[in-house]
Amino acid sequence: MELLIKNGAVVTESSSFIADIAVKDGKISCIGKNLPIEAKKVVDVSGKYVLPGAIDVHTHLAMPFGGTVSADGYLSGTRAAACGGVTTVFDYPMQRKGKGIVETVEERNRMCAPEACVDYAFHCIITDLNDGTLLDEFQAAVDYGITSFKCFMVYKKEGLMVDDGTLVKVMLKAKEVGAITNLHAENPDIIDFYIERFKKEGKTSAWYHYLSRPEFVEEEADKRAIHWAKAFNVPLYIVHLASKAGVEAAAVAKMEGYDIYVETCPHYLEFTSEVYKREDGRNFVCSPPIKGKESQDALWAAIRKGTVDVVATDHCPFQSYEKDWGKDDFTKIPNGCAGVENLYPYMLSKANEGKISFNTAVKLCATNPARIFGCTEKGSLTVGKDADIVIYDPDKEFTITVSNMHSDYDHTIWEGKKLKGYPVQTYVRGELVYDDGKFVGKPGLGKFVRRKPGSRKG
Ligand code: DUC
Ligand code: ZN
Ligand code: ZN
Repeated sequence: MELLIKNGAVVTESSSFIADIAVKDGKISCIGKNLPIEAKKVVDVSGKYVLPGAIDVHTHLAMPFGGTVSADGYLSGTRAAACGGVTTVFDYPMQRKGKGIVETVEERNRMCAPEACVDYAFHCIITDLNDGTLLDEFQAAVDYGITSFKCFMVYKKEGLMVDDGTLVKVMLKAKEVGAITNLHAENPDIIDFYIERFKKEGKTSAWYHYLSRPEFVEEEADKRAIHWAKAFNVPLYIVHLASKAGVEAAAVAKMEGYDIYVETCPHYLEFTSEVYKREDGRNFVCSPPIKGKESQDALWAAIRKGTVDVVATDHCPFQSYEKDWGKDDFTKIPNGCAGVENLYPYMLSKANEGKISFNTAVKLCATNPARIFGCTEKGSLTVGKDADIVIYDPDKEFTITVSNMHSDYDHTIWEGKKLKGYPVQTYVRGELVYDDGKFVGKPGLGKFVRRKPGSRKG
């Protein structure tokens, strides 16, 4: 046996128990109390939790966006992931007019493979159907392991938005090939209406980023997305949902039995729109913007009720000098914030405080992402699955600061955040990649996760 992790409190989505975990050929080979097994490496983790590695299904690494490229590439982004207990990241390659899906993803796969410090998968953003011919490529994309496609209902001027007709074609084709459609839901025309008005009035601070995307701008698009998913009976995954009315509409549709999933992000759970009034408000500019307290409370309530299926990060950091482009004009601030290294520590600290259970944190950050997106080898501590394992010390005090993160960005919205409890080790398929504050893995260790189409339930 390669590895034996002894005496930990093993946490699954539905139970917690003291056990040993044995690892062979990168897989969990045995789980049980006092396993009579010899291993090359034995780690005693008494007093600590043993968790499945998190799967961050929403990152934008080396993404051309907002007039620049996001600050974390595949190496630094996946290194940071490893140090935050994330053992698989999903990135979002962007298909552009005239380009195919497989070609787009292959290009990114070639960039990522030599740099990946954890396992990785891709959704593909669809921006143009190439006069309809792109739809013929969906099956080939699924055969390549891409079983989720994303559309933007916003970013019209940037040429990324699809109209409702295109959206429905994507949704129907995705269903036909056993895939799912992910949606960024906001209403672009109303945003532009507000931007024009605020610019005329000389209102240019980061606070107007929030006011130009009032809560109903997301609400309308969330409801429209749900409406089309119901009308065409197609699967839908709403990314970074942040609005109270949106999550309530999703709860109703889910109760009615529709195949609809909700993702939210740690920044919507931790901060409120008040951050945009701060001197450094531009650093928090992302879309959809962070909402008011009522929406934040509704998201936590929806987590407790099970309406929120996934917490992922939308990791898309930019450097301070890039955020500063929008010092006097909020429309020039590149949208996006850091998060991949903070996801699991943050959600687990909320479990440690008693706001949610550890089982819920595992379900939201590992088991549900694996289930919804077809990572059949991942997401839970079960015999036969990949040994993607995090050891968590519930007593370790940790304060987030940019210098103890492992990304390439120069600031973080999480600066100064104190956490009770922190991951102390991360294993990817049985290989130690993070050990007590230090990255100990190597670029290229991460493998492409070829996903399979099929059922998301169960
Ligand atoms: N929103 C962001 O804030 N950044 C990246 C893309 C997005 O939709
Ligand atoms: Zn988005
Ligand atoms: Zn995103």
